[in-house]
Amino acid sequence: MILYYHPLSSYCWKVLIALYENGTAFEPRMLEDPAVAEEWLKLWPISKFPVLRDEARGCTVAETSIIVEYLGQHYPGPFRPIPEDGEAALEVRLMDRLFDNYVMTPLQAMVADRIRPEGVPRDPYDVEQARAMLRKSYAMLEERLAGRTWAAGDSLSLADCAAAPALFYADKAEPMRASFPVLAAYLDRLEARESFARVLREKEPWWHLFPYAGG
Ligand SMILES: N[C@@H](CCC(=O)N[C@@H](CS)C(=O)NCC(=O)O)C(=O)O
Repeated sequence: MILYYHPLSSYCWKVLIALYENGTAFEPRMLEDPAVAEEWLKLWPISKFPVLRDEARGCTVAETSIIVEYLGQHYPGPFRPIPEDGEAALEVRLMDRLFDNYVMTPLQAMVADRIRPEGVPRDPYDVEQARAMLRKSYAMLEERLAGRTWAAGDSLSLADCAAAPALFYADKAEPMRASFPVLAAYLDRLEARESFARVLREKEPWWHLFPYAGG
């Protein structure tokens, strides 16, 4: 399997965590290489990453929640992204959506505002809306995660793959640790997990490029 990715991309982290949890073999192809980027665009003209190409099964898989679920179906291991129980599966999928839509999306808006090309005006209103959404999400997640070890209960799942990059990055743009102790303790648990710790080590050479790296 080939993963088209970049080591600083939050959505790529989501998939890398699932791959590392199960020790799944794959070939990382970095999008910094123009030839790799060309291959990726042919596979997925919508031009979002990561994208997984499974040569053995002859298919291209996009959208991180689908990629993680695909890995669980076709390359299973001890880490099971979606529980068998239907109710538990719904909670996992809901938490996955909450982290993507209401943490990652406002965070991406804040980052996009800081890396606009020369001459494109910044939008403080947009950034303030994004910050407000992040604060709303933190407050809701603080309540929802109380008493849980992982995002959707006692077992690591797809929801934690989404949560780790979302909370890690969001905390840099709109710090939450001081006001949200449940979220802070949860992020500590995620960072201590080897799969995510590895992702965090691998980002180091690129970290200075993150526009909130210095706060
Ligand atoms: N819903 C997509 C989001 C993927 C996404 O936004 N990836 C970012 C990188 S973290 C990206 O492709 N950015 C490039 C762009 O938006 O042009 C998924 O879950 O795969």
